[in-house]
Amino acid sequence: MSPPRETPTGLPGFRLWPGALDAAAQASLLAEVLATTEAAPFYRPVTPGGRPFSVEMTGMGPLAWVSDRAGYRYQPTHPVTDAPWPPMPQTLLDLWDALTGWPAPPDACLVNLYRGEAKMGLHQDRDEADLTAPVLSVSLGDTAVFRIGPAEGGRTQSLKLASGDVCALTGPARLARHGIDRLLAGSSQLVPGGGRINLTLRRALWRLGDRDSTGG
Ligand code: MD3
Ligand code: FE
Repeated sequence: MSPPRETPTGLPGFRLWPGALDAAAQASLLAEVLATTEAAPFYRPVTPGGRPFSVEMTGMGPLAWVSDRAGYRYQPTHPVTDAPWPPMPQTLLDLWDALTGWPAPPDACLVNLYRGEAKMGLHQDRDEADLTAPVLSVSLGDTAVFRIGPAEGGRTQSLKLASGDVCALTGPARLARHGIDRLLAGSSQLVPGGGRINLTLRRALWRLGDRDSTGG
């Protein structure tokens, strides 16, 4: 694979590599992710108020984000099977190193599945212990209409995230408000049955120096 080229976004700290993964890389990464969902199936979380998400979720790696009546948190096990999350594919760990240069690996990968009318409301990602570490996002399947705006609120801008696009939220963009307004149904044939899978790699609970100052 050729090294991804970065496109300016006009938003400080929001880094975007359109088409970072070519068609072959998308297909092989998707196959790895779908293989993990045999043991760790997608499930539909509920908000602490009991409202089901339209997005289905699962996870990979030491930790993944979950939501239920008890609240939001990162945990080491699948909430339905109670089994540890499957490992993160090495491809994703390599992508994290290559694009973020962060001196330690991610400890969590949230896998979001959007089908049909699924969307994600505007929110901030602030459940992580180290908010100085970046979040890396990989999009697979149908194009999403993505919305992002300043942490303090105010004007948002809309852009599309297509299959193979990778973005990193760093520095001043790390606490940006963001969400997924909708999918462009049928824009990709990658995901069997249609839809979109988004992978987010994070430093959820590990902090630099506490267990992996050299990266483990
Ligand atoms: C901006 N996921 O899992 S990915 C999420 O497409 C989430 O499933 C969306 O928002 C999705 O929390 C958006 C792009 C993204 C991910 C993390 C961010 C944008 C972000 C963290 C901070 C700011
Ligand atoms: Fe988010």
